Amino acid sequence: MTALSEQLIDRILRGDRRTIARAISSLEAGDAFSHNVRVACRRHVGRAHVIGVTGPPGAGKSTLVSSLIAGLRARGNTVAVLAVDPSSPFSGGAVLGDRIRMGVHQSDDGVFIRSLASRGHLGGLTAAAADVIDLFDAAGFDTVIVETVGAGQSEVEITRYADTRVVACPPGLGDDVQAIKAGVLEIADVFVVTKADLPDARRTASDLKSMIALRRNTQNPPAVMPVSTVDDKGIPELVAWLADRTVRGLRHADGGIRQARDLVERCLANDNFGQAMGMELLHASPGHVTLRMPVTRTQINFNGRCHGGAIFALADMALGLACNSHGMLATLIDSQMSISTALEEGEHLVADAIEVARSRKIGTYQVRLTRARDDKHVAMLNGTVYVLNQPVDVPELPAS
Ligand SMILES: Nc1nc2c(ncn2[C@@H]2O[C@H](COP(=O)(O)OP(=O)(O)OP(=O)(O)O)[C@@H](O)[C@H]2O)c(=O)[nH]1
Ligand SMILES: [Mg+2]
Repeated sequence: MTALSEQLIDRILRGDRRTIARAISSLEAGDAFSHNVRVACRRHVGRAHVIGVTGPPGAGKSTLVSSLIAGLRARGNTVAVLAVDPSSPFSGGAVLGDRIRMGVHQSDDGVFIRSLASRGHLGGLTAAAADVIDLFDAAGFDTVIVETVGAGQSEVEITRYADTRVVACPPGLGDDVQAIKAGVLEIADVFVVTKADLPDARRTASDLKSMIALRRNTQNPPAVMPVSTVDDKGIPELVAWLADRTVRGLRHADGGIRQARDLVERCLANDNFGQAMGMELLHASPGHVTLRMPVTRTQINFNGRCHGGAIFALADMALGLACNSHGMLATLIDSQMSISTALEEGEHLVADAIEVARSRKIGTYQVRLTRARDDKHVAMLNGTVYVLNQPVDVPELPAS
């Protein structure tokens, strides 16, 4: 590591705001400095309480976060907030709205608020968000709050980096409580019924309670707490409930999302073929990997299109990383690929590999390949892997 980056890292760990802001931009862009930031932060994480706040659009998440900041500050906690907006291709619109709404806290030194918007690349956002959470943790913030709109897989995955998951449910969902994605229901530690000053709030709270009661085998059933930011009702109770939680650093647990990502990162960095093809990691969690690859001149066939072998190569790599992400060596034994769209030089191809099923010995995976520019379907690969009784063994990444 150069003397300059060591100096910058030192400033981050001391909580210097300007350097933290610069490091976040670096993590977003994935530039050369970002690698050093990630490696350095990793040694200093696990102290902060990471709270994920998710819920449908307009549920009152940002307003709730603003009240939580006030409540936590009153207890002397420092708070960093990351607002993630996967739907917005620009750092404007709703994200800017969030900045303004939480604006009263911007002049407070114990509060740091940052928005992260997708740059149009699926999956990359989750990776950047995970890195920013670690950065805030390493920089010494007591509480890190992450706000995401609970719509798709990548948002749910972001909340897997949290120690405590808050799902905001606005009143009026009524019978549509079921409409809250099943994935979101599974992850909740507490359901906050927002806008509790509105008439339907009681009904929403009781619907949620009966839904929880119906679900069996729940050892730690999620709490249901109504709050209203209009008159601050329920906010002190929620802040006290959050402050009482002692969970920390869950995202680094064995078999967890962070471990899978570290492993996948190392596998890709140590893969000569993947490196030669310019493959880049956008997302990794247990059983799920997203890669991107540029279509270069050497991959173009006699017909001026991307060679089918190059498309297969990316699919195979993504599948290979997804099936090895659990830490046990697995190898492809059978696959079938269908291609529907030709690609030209200069395009980028994205491969999203997900685990469909896995037993002790056999795993089945599906890889969806799309053109990065417009998410157009390019190809689909279905594959079966054989799991060996042997751990994945790849060297650590050096700090450069
Ligand atoms: N009546 C009432 N309205 C509220 C309350 N909290 C938030 N709202 C209103 O609900 C609307 C949405 O609030 P936000 O905090 O922006 O919701 P959000 O979930 O962050 O929205 P997105 O980030 O766009 O998904 C705003 O008009 C708020 O003023 C509340 O406690 N009571
Ligand atoms: Mg918001």
